Formats: sequence, structure tokens, C-alpha cells
Amino acid sequence: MSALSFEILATDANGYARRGRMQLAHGVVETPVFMPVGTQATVKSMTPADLTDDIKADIILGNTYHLMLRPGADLVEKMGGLHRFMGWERPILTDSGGFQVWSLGELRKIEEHGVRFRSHIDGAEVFLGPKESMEIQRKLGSDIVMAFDECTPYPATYAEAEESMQMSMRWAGECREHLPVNETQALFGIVQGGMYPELRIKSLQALSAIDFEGIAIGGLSVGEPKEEMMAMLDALAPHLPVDKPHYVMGVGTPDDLIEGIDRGIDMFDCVMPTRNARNGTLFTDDGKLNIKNLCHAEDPRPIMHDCDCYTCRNFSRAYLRHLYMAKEILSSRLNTLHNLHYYCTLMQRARDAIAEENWPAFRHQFLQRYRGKA
Ligand code: PRF
Ligand code: ZN
Repeated sequence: MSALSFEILATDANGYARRGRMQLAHGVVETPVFMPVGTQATVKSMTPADLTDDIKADIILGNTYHLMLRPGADLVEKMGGLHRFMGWERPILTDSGGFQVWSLGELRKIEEHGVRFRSHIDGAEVFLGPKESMEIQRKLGSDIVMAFDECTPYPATYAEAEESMQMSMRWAGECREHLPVNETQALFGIVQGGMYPELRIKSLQALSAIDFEGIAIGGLSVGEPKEEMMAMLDALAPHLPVDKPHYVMGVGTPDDLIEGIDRGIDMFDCVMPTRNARNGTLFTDDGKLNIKNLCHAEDPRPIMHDCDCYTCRNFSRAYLRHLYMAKEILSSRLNTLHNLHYYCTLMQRARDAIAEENWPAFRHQFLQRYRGKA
């Protein structure tokens, strides 16, 4: 048995969209999949029971950077690993810390073997590189481990993007050496190369020479126009290895997910449904809805009449607006439940559409309505 086996169950006849099934150490993941973000060993305001019973999440994401600083990888290991520590029995993917360290901006210094930075918690100096990231993710015990990379900033010149990508590719090789193929943890390589298709394809070729269980696309959704992100996914689609899962990191809105699936993407993660929920922004098939708006004050309807999440089954927009205005903590919980349920159900609808050979029509109808043209 290997740590990951991936089976394609159906493919869109005229495109790249596919429906698949991934077997990991802690269970099965149906793809395309959205992975709720649980940065600090919790999906903010959600219990594992909420995530399994109502949201039906197959897999969640955790972060090396945050967990290494607090509570520390050794403590998590001592508590039996991340699954046991947080009471989540299904699969977990951990990001490597590359992107989070990069987000610190001036607090960091890049060296050949990693990044030296100051902790955002207590200012202590910390070093994180491919070796350290693999060691920490091994202690966390996640099902999918991400390679340690540098997210190339946007915009970047060709030369800058090339140098950054080549460093990430050297690091990718070091990650595989420190985390050899084994039975419990799968390792994904990450494509970089800025907004240059030629560099992206070179990056993908460099990763193909290393034996990764999956391929991620990093460095997107970093401030570039949406058309550029989609053009980059278009450029990569014909080159992605068909037999491995494809993951685009930190993306995106519901329409981004649909457009990503159309370009052969199987896995997504983003803070958008969780973060927006706490700001009172709710997702529906007709686009975003802001629960703060006065127009919801006396509205007895649920957020979405055909949503079967706990929030929509039990509460009106008027009540949800009240909770938000009164700054009640239940507001975050109920809004998060709906948004994550919406994202995960959207992936279920996409899987069904692909399996029923109805993908092009589903995509078209979804995008028309979501973007307000239906
Ligand atoms: N690299 C890693 N994690 C990430 C990214 C990346 O480029 C992104 C970019 N959208 C989000 N998360 N390791
Ligand atoms: Zn709902």
C-alpha cells in the first residue's frame, strides 16, 4: 500500500474536468474537493462533528508555520499527532510554511537552505527550510505533506521568477530526500514560475523528474488579474500528469473553483468561505450576500431556499442579521456552517455533473447565474 492512490472515475469528453477518488491513510477523498482551512488545528468556530455531519468535508488543511510556533510540532507529536490532538479522524493536508513565511514580508530573509524569520507571536528568530518543514510535517502526521517552496511575488520580472522557481525546484528535491516514499504520508510538489508559462512548464518538468504523489500549483491568486490566473491554468492543463491529483493552492471564489475544475484541477483550499462568514458575507448561487444589509432586517427567508445546511434549515436572514449586528459568537458559527456547506456541496454538484456527462452545461448555467446574467 502507498500513502495515496488516485483513481479517475469520469472525465469530461471535451475537456479536462474529471471526477476522481483519492485513498489516503485516514480515508477516502472524492474529487473535485474543497478543503476547509484549519490553520491552527481548528477550522475557526467549527467542531469536527460540524465538519463531518453537516458540511461533509472529506479533508481539511493545517499549517506548518502556525503549528510549529504554537503549540510546537513536538507537543502535537506527543499528543498523538494532529488528528488525535484536534479530534479529526479524516484526512489532513498540511501546507509547508513557504507561503505563510513569505507573507510576513520584511520579517524574513531568504537563504539557500530556507528562510530565517521572526515569529509573529513573540519575535523569536526561527529558521524554516525543506528539511525543517518535512521534519515538522512528519511530526504532525498529516496525510498529505506539501513541499517547501517560495511563492514568487507578483509582479516579478522573468529573471526574478526564474531564480525563485529554480530555488523552489532545488527545495522540492530536498523535500523528497527528507520524506522518502512511504505508506502513511504522500508528498506533493508545487509548480512556481510567476506569470510566465514557459517557466511554469519548466517547473512542472523539474517536478516530474522527482517522484511526487500529487502536483500543486502555487503562486496564483497573489494579486494578479483573474484572467492571468486562468491563462496560467490554461497553459498548464495539457501538461499536468493525468494520473496524479492536481491542487491549486489558496483558490478561490465559487466561480474560480468551477473554472479551475474545467482546467483539470481536483483540489482547492481557501480562507474565503470561513473568513467571509465571520465578516457577514454569505455565498449563494446568485453570488455573495451581505447579511449586514438593511434589506435583510425583516426577511423571514433562509440564506438560500434550497440549501439543506443547519443554518438554512433553522434560521432566517433577519435572525442572522441580528446576530451579526449584536456581535454574537453564534453569528460566526452559523455563517461559517452555511459557507463551508455551500463550497463542499458545490464540489458534490460538480462531481455529479462530471459523472452524469453534464459538465459543460452545469458549468455554463452555474457561471451565468453566479455572475448575475441568468
Ligand atoms: N505555496 C504554498 N502555499 C500556498 C501558496 C503557494 O504558492 C499559495 C498561493 N496562492 C497559497 N498557499 N506552499
Ligand atoms: Zn445554508
